[in-house]
Parts: sequence; C-alpha cells; structure tokens
Amino acid sequence: MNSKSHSKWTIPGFDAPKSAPSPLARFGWRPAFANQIDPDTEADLRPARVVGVHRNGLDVVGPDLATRIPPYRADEEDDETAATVGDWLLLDADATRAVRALDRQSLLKRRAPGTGRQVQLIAANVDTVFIVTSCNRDFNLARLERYLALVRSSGVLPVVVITKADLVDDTASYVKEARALLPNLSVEAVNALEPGVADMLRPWCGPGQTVAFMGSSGVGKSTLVNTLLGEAAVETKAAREDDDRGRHTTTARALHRLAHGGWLLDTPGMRELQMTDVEDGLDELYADIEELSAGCRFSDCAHDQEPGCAVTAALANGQLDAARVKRWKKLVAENRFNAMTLAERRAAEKGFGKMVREVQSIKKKR
Ligand SMILES: Nc1nc2c(ncn2[C@@H]2O[C@H](COP(=O)(O)OP(=O)(O)OP(=O)(O)O)[C@@H](O)[C@H]2O)c(=O)[nH]1
Ligand SMILES: [Mg+2]
Ligand SMILES: [Zn+2]
Repeated sequence: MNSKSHSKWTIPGFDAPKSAPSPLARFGWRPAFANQIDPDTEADLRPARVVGVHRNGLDVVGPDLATRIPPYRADEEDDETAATVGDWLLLDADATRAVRALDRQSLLKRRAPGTGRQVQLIAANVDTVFIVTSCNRDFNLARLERYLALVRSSGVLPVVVITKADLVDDTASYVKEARALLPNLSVEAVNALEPGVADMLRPWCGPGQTVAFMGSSGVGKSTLVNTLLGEAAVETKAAREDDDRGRHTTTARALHRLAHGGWLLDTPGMRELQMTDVEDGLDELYADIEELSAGCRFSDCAHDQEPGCAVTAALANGQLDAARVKRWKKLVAENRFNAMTLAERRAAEKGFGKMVREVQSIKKKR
C-alpha cells in the first residue's frame, strides 16, 4: 500500500505514531486489518472487536463503542465464518449490525467434542496462548503437546504457565520437562493467587496484545485472569475443589481488558482436545523425529518392525525417547484420521484397518 492511499484512511488513529498506541490499536487493531478496508466504499464503517459471543448476539467494543449486535456469519454453510471472540467486524455507521468480518490474523479451533466432525472456534486474532497446567495431577506431557500442536498450527505464541507452585516443594522438574517440549518455549511456574504473578506474565500482556488462556478445568485460568486484572472479575472454583473435579466453573469465553491495555481471554476448561489440521504444529514439535524418519528405507514406514527404520535405530541407540515417539505416532494418526472425509474413513477401514484400530484404541483410553 502506497503512502497516497494511506492519506485516504479515515479510520481513527490509523496514522498515529507508533510510540503512542492509537485508540484502535489499544483494542488490538493492526495494519493488517486496516489494509483490508476499501477506503472508497468502506470509510464510513466502524471497526469493532468481538469480546463476547451469545446465542442471540455478539458483544462488541471499539473506541467510544460498546454494544450488542445480532450474530454474524459470512457464509451459512461454513462454521468457520461465524464471528467468534477476538474477531474484528466492520459495523454499519450506526453500529447496529455487522456488515462484514475482517480476515483473521490467527484462529484457534478444535474438533468439536463428540462424534460430529464440526470445528469449534475458540478465538481469533490472539497473539499469545497461556497454556495453563498445574503442578499436581493435571501436569501431563502428552496433554501439553496437544495444546502446543494446536497453538503452533495457528501461528500463535505459546507460553506454558504452571500454576499451584505453592503446593509443591520444587517446581524445577516440571519446568525442565515442559521446556524440553519445544525449542525456545517460555515456561513459568507461578502461584496464580500471588499478585507478583502479574510482573512475570506482563511481557505478553502489553497494550493491544491479546492473550488466551487454555487448559483443563480447575488449573487456575480464571484465577490468573483475576490476579492480572487486579480484581475478582470472573468466578473461580470454590477453594476446596481440586483439578478436574466437578463441573467447569467458567462456562463462556470472554475478553477482559487490562488497565494498561492488554486483553485477556478466559475460556472454559477443556475435557477433550481433539486434533485436526495441526500438521504444522506437529512438524514443529517433532521436527527431529520427522527429519529422522525421512531416512527410513520405506517412504510409508510405520516405524514399527520395518527393516531400515531410522526411528527404530534412533530409539535403540538412545537418541530418541520412546515415550515421546509413542506420543508422536498417536497425534499424527489422530490428526490424519480427523482430517478424513467419511468416505475416506470407510476406505481406510478396509485398506488401512490397522491405523484406524490404533486411533480407536487411543480414543478409548482417553
Ligand atoms: N494454592 C493455589 N491454588 C490455586 C492456584 N491457582 C488456582 N488455584 C485454585 O484452584 C481452583 C480452581 O481455579 P479456577 O481459576 O477456577 O480454575 P479454571 O482453570 O478457571 O477452571 P474452569 O473455569 O473450570 O476451566 C480455585 O480454587 C483457585 O483458588 C495456585 O497457583 N495456587
Ligand atoms: Mg475458569
Ligand atoms: Zn521408520
């Protein structure tokens, strides 16, 4: 975009200097959104960000704007086009309804729980995900890898936040294990109830930044949100209930605004995180294994009993960890299975029965 067309922009604050965030930038607005607006026909439309999704409407905010508008979906046939938390919409001049949605910078989604193949949208335009787990029962490398694959496949920065550090003698082993999952992964062990946690997590929560919290029920996502906000803005579980016990306390996703300009997205705990469309994340998480497997004698090697298998060789000489290779196989198989159409699954059941049975046995175990 050249500077001439820049001068046509009527979006408030678009040309504001970088040092002082513009009114829109405080809501997470970026040049990539501004660039999508046609200055000739859309200059009167009002950008607004979705901060809450309800059955009968969307809560949207923007500079001098906070209102509820009817639900919006660009394509009735396509679930992914339904407006979700974090989306940017262009509203009519009166801010009564959405005219269109702007292309997303990132989209977090999962396969909807149950047997259907629908996708469930988690959030859009998120910069960082705090993958929250706790030092007690919830801590599980396989689960962390699931979240990491999902987050990295969306091109979002993951940060692992291990809560309830105050309940164990030493957090070092948890931090070390989590850090080993992905190169350069940031991992913080915290007491989510301790106000000092805000300083540790502030680097990701600056003005205009959007952070989503994901993790099992009871790990302390809402507790962290309250501590960062400095007030009991959202309900948390009664103190005596432990991880994964009883019902979820948070039941809806909502964006909360920090006084200094960041946005926090609290989400309900997830019981099941089914992988779909996560190849990119898996390639990153298991880059070393994928690279090795390129050296297997057979291109369709299952890394099981095949002769000339580079993965089996690396397991034998201690270069690879057996538990991690097992997790890799499971996630790759699950992702592949979930990507199939019904017809492909039927064909697969005949032709590649083994893989399908493997996936089904994984599902039963969870
Ligand atoms: N001691 C201690 N307790 C914590 C910590 N973090 C959370 N808790 C407690 O754990 C319980 C669950 O916390 P929540 O914040 O409600 O958990 P959540 O992840 O939001 O759960 P859902 O909304 O059900 O998904 C609450 O009683 C918190 O007070 C921590 O770091 N230390
Ligand atoms: Mg909660
Ligand atoms: Zn192999």
